[in-house]
This record gives sequence, C-alpha cells and structure tokens, in this order.
Amino acid sequence: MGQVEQADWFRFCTVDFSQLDSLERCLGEFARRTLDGVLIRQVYPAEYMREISARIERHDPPFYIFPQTTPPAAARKHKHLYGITLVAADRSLSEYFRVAEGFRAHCRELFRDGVDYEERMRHIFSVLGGGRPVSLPRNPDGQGYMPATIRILPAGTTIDLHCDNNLSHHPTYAHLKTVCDVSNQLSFFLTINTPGAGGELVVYERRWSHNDDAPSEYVVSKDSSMVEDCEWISIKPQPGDMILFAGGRIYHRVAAAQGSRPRYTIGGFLANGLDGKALYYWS
Ligand SMILES: O=C(O)CCC(=O)C(=O)O
Repeated sequence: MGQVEQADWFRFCTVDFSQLDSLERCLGEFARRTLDGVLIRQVYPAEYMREISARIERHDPPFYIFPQTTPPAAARKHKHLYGITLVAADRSLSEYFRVAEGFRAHCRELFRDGVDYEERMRHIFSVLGGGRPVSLPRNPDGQGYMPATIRILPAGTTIDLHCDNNLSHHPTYAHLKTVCDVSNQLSFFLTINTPGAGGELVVYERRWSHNDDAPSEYVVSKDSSMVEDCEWISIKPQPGDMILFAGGRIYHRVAAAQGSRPRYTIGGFLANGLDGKALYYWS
C-alpha cells in the first residue's frame, strides 16, 4: 500500500513554537490515543541550528562517540551517536551514567549562546503536560540518566524499523521501569540538520502489540515484512523543528539520508511518572 497524506490512523498537528500554549495538556490526548504526533516549528531559529551543526561537525565540544572509533574522525563515515543510549550501554550502567554526566555538560556548552537545550525541552514538556513538573530520572545513587542523544546519519545510513515499547525489554530498563511508565513512552527529536534528500521519519499504520516481541526480547530493528502491507506517512521536520510522537506504539523508521550533508537530530523519550505527577525524559 502506498503513502497517504492525511490519515485517520495518524492524528497529527503542527503548530509554531510561538503558539505553544495551544498544545497545553495535549499529553492527555496522547494518553487517550486521540493524538499521535505534534510537530512544533521553530523551537530554535534555523540559523542557530546551522551554527549547532557546524559545532557537531567539528566535534566541538568533544562529546563521547558511540560506537567508540579510533581516530574519532573515522566515525564520520558511519551512523553514530554523541552520547550513549540505555539499550546500547553495558548492563552495569557504570559507563552509561558516566557518559550521561559528560553529555549534559557538553550539551550545555553546545547551546552556550542560545537557550539551553534541556531547559527548552523541559519547558515544552511542562506546557504540553498542563504545568506538570518535568524531571530527569536518577538512579538510586543520584546519578542522572542521559537527557538525549545526538544521532548522526551520513549518506546511505538509516534507522531501521522499530517500535520503542520494545526497548523496555532490555535489562538496562529495570530501574527506569520503577520510575515511569515506559510502556507508553513517547519519542521526541529536534532536527538540527536535514540531508539534501532523504532522512524522513516514516510512520506506519501498524501498532505495537505484545505479541510482536518474543517474551522479553529486545531487538534493535524489526523485519520490514511486518509493515509491507501497511499505509505509511513520511514527515521531514526542518532544522529547528521538534517532533513528539507516539513512537512507543507506532512502528517507524528513518529513511536513508542522501547527499553530502549528514542528518543530525537530538532527542530521546518522554513518559509519565508512576506517581502520576511528574514527567520524565531520557535516552
Ligand atoms: O530521528 C531520530 O533522531 C530518531 C527517530 C526515532 O527512531 C525515534 O525517535 O525513536
């Protein structure tokens, strides 16, 4: 089945950052499943994103690169992250929490002359959550989780088909599951740079079901045959735009980037605290 422009299976709205208040409490709609995604335009000016792209290109500040590559510049040819995700980290999580602390400092430095990235995300989530507090989860030792990762996709690379509810099967999610409802997590990312062509977020009509995963099995990417008969929509946010969508239960992928400029995004996940009050974000 082909692409559809508007779909009743993907309820989506687009607003300008200056109209953010019109999204007040929209997280309730995500919870009731009457909303599947929002695109917030110009969360940062496109011009500022060009400056942030140039810094990422220069590896300034010197973020931790995953996977580790020697020399660091060799990573450029391949898909890689600045920072590390919970599912990529080793089970002890000592590396994860160490990298998280460095990432937060580097991220503040990356946005040093604009609005701080974490501050802006927390503000947006708080408005969307009707004024609820927004926190970074912390482990029992008080160490903070990764607030986001920067995803770098050079030409030809993709993020394959997946559904983020599957991530919580990974053993490294054990503590996070005691803090927030990871089975209804939302995905968000801010686009820093778009490649010349490609790099769209493709969302499918297919919804996640427990039966899709072998019991408690985490898989990096799902077989594309799962969506071959499904309708789909592709979305290409522009630099400075942020998207938040129900990536926990909607199958999605990122199409191959093309051209000489890589695709840069920064993002993570958002979920309701089990106490019913706070919202939590992590990567
Ligand atoms: O484009 C990105 O940064 C990641 C998109 C994605 O697959 C996700 O948010 O789960």
